[in-house]
Amino acid sequence: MPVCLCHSSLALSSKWSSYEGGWDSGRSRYLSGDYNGDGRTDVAASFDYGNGQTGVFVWEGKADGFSDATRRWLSNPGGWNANQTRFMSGDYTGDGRADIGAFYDYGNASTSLFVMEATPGGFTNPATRWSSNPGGWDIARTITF
Ligand SMILES: [Ca+2]
Ligand SMILES: [Ca+2]
Repeated sequence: MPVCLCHSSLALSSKWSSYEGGWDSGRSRYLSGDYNGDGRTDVAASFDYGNGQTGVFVWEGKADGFSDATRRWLSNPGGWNANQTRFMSGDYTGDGRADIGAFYDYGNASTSLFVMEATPGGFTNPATRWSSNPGGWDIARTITF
């Protein structure tokens, strides 16, 4: 039985809500960044569809909350396993739009760093920007900030 240890002065104020059954947070991981370059921080989420298929959604920050989530990227089935990925945000291209970086764990301490560039139409497919030699970088031993 859930117990709320809430105080009325700490009541949460929602800036976005899904409809019931509309969003599974257990399949998601979240990032922040200004993905549309308007100066206001947005929220992105990876979504694990299963079968190695991953999507990236963005809620654009607005003065009074967030836009509805829109999918900005989708891998093919088997194309990207979210559970082997550590995502991060930053403007890696220097154009004023935050991009998404992704360390991808191939196992055996073999890791690649990808960048998905933010564009007005969504994120580009991940492009490899760095790769370790086999045994060179064990992402499982790194600590998430
Ligand atoms: Ca923004
Ligand atoms: Ca950028």
